[in-house]
Amino acid sequence: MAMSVKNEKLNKWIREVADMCQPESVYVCNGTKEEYDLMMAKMIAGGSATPLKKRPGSYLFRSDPSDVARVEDRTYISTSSREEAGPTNNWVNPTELKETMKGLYKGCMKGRTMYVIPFSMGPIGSPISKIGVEISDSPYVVCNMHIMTRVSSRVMELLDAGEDFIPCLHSIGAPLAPGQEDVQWPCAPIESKYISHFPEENLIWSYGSGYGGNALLGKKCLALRIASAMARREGWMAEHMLILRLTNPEGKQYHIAAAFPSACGKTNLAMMRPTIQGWKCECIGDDIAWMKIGPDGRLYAINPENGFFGVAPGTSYDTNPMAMDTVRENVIFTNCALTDDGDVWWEGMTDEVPPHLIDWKGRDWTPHSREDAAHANARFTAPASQCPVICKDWENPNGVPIDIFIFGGRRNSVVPLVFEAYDWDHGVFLGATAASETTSANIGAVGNLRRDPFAMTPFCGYNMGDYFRHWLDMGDRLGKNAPRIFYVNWFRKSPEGMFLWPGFSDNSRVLKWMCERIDGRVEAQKTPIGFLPAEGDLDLAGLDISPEIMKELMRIDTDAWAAEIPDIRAHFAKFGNRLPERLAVQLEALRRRLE
Ligand code: GTP
Ligand code: SPV
Ligand code: MN
Repeated sequence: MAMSVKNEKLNKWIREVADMCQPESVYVCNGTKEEYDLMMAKMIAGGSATPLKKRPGSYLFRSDPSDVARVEDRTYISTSSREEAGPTNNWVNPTELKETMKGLYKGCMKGRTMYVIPFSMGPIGSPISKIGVEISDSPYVVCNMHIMTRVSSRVMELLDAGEDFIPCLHSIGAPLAPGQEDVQWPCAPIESKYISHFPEENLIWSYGSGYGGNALLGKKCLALRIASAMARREGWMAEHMLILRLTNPEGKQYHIAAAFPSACGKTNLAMMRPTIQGWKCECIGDDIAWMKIGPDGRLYAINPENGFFGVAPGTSYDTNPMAMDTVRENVIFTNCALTDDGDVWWEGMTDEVPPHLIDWKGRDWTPHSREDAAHANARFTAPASQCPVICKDWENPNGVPIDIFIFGGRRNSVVPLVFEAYDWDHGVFLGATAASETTSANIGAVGNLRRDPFAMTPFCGYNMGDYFRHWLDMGDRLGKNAPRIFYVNWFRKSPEGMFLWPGFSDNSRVLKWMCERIDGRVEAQKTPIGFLPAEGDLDLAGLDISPEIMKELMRIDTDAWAAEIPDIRAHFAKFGNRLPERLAVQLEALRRRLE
């Protein structure tokens, strides 16, 4: 099969990998529906996929309980020097890491099929798109890649014509001895998992996990870690950002890109239905933005993905109806609960909790059970084209011109609902110092506050100090065309632990204020941390929220902000002389304003 591949580099790579991993057979994917159905049929027969009677073309998978999220501790940026990877990334030198991983890869596909998956990030053939080829021994990965990327024989034709590609090697790390019965979700133990990136040679090696960002290598590995390093070299940007189009009642369009850490609201904001009269929101992307400066000097964004790998818990017709409609059919669900009538369920999906479920571990579950029925990082994989508010320009190879950048995160205190940066440098400072409580999108503690600059801590493929500088350089190049920068926090809580802001659709009120700011329609209040909405400027029409709560949402506790200064200083100190002086200047200016 591999012999029919005409691209020399690809042919050689397939042979090398097959020699090393020793699969039973090699299969080159073509991305067709038949291929998908065949693969699913095998997984149903093998017991790993459960077809859902209530959702046409949809399947439920349950992962191994140890393999439920990304593994940041086992993720490596392997550059020739440690300095190049920087203080926020795990580093092992490439020679050593490759030796270790070759040891693991040796014979790791025994008894399995090795799939060769040619895919495009971005519309096939577009000048901004990148071609990758994932080699994987997981049919679950093949089916997910069909949805999340563009897998097609047209990609193979481009490769045959000599186009270059990014090799993405993946194994679940669970060879089968002759006659050995397979388990439902084969994977390797945590200590032999490796998610490795070699940005200097555009190469990805992943071993031991079958889950999400660890295994679907087009997403975080290629489109963020490798792409961010390419983007710096080539003068563009690869960001952990949703992209949306907002249209005001007069028909004026605004394009917004927002960076929030994992499980902090990107998918929800990207397909939100505004509660404010006459405003419309359309989704272009929910997780990743690739942005280049266009001929007119503005910044244009595309979504390199083809689907959504979205957080299930908390998704409901109340909170995110567009996502609920997106997942009605042709969806892969992972680690959700199963209802008795053959549907999926998760915490927050309905007010009424089903009396009986099979939980994500495959056990009987009732409302009295102590654990959640769905895992907190349970996910749906759904085609972007199925989203009822997908923008007609979502596949436009030229992208959409970005007017507004938003940074944010989960902060139960201190940070107000919204504020605006004074200028680009201040905005980059806000991005560089963004902090958020950790979530279950990563294996590890949940709810710990950490600095997560630009929501890119787990995804930046090079030294984060250089990344800050790249942002400053992009601003210099964009000049007056640079998007305006805002910061939001939907997650401020009352002393009783309740969210103060209704969030979701009502976030449109905050976006409206941003649009009015960039149009120069409203004055703002200058504060030590940035511009805040002046009293009455946030459109709260029809919203039942007390003036006291609004005041608390907007409150700036100067002491609490002053207490952040030493922490930001320590955060910046990690970058040594890679920290741009302009950010040190911003920190000193903030300190003085808070005095
Ligand atoms: P990744 O896919 O991991 O990158 O996550 P994401 O940034 O796309 O987050 P997502 O939109 O899936 O939201 C994660 C969780 O936060 C879900 O449980 C949502 O219900 C919840 N959430 C999203 N937006 C809001 C909001 O405005 N307010 C509140 N209270 N919760 C929200
Ligand atoms: C994230 O964690 O930011 C995700 C999910 O989007 S995963 O694809 O697993 O990285
Ligand atoms: Mn994400």
